[in-house]
Amino acid sequence: RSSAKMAAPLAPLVLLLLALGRPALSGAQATEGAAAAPHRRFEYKYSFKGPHLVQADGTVPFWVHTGNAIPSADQIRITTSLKSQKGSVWTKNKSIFEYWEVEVTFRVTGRGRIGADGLAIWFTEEQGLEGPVFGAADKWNGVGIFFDSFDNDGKKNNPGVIVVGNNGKLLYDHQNDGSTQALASCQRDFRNKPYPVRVKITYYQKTLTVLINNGFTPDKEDYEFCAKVEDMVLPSQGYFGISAATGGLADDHDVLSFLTFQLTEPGKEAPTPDAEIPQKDKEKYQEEFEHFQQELDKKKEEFQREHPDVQGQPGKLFELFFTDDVFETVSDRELRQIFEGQNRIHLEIKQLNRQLDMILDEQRKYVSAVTEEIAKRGAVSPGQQGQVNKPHGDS
Ligand SMILES: [Ca+2]
Ligand SMILES: [Ca+2]
Repeated sequence: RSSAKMAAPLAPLVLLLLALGRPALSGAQATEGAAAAPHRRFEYKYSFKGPHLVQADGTVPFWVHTGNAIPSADQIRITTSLKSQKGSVWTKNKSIFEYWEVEVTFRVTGRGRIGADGLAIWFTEEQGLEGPVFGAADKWNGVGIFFDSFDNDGKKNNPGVIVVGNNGKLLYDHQNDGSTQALASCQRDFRNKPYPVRVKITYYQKTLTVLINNGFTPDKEDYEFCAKVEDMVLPSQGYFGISAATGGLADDHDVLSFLTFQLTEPGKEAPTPDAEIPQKDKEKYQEEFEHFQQELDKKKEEFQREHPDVQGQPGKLFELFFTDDVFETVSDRELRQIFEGQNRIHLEIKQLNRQLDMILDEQRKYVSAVTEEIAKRGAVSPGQQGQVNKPHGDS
């Protein structure tokens, strides 16, 4: 898809490359010249993405999750917006490729003008399953890209994005937001954006580049430059991970997708592709799929029983009901919930108004009845007028 989009402006370049017998390229490297353009291959074992992100047993294929992380069908909530939460998700296996690119889509949302603590994307020699650095382990060997919401050092430069490398010995300088250790950084507000924030991190020929789509547009390719680190040496094999933490203040940290691509220098042979999906996994997926299919059939039958009138073209109807396009996205759902909430409030106000009207009406009736009564009694026995009138004298 991305290469198709790039095709227009890059047509001559692509044609030239095709003439040289190289595949089309994409992303940031394209602009740096044909010589540096890598082969790019999607690595499903180091990736996750909705709408069927989680398996029936609550696990994410090829990933482990820890702490407060909650995977669901279309995202992984690394932390909920409660105090002192920590969570992380890590690839089960070490990558075996030297150069890579990851595209991560996430949302950081909270009610406060200020949130905490932030989210981190990792490539490290070991899984940092638990710890004090945005929910992951300190003294990592590799790199962390931190989306730091909270301004610990009070320099008014958060939310910000910083890149911190570590050789396994350094303790993260949390009090200074890592500023004493940052290899590169950029100031970006990634919280509470209308669209998910997208980040593209490329490690190629010892250069690490961070590009960001700040969530103001739905255009997936609308990246802006954030940071670059040259001559960066990372472990040749490592785990990809993403973690988050909250403090006294708290945001929801939701990751919608984590896509990993292997990059290979042109001319160098790409490593032999991984063998097909292992037989065991295949069977498991097949089972999942069949289970899903059965559930679907059951639902269809139920629906037909309850709605015999639409029996005419059930196929069409179910296509509509059960295709991915019709499932609402997280933001759609939030919008719908807001609308429903407003509707409810509106109805309740209406109801209250009606009740108020009724009470006022009752009161009017009561007052006139009393007045009438007083007038009557006054007429019948003038001697008692003073007594009867007394309690109602002021009304
Ligand atoms: Ca901070
Ligand atoms: Ca700061």
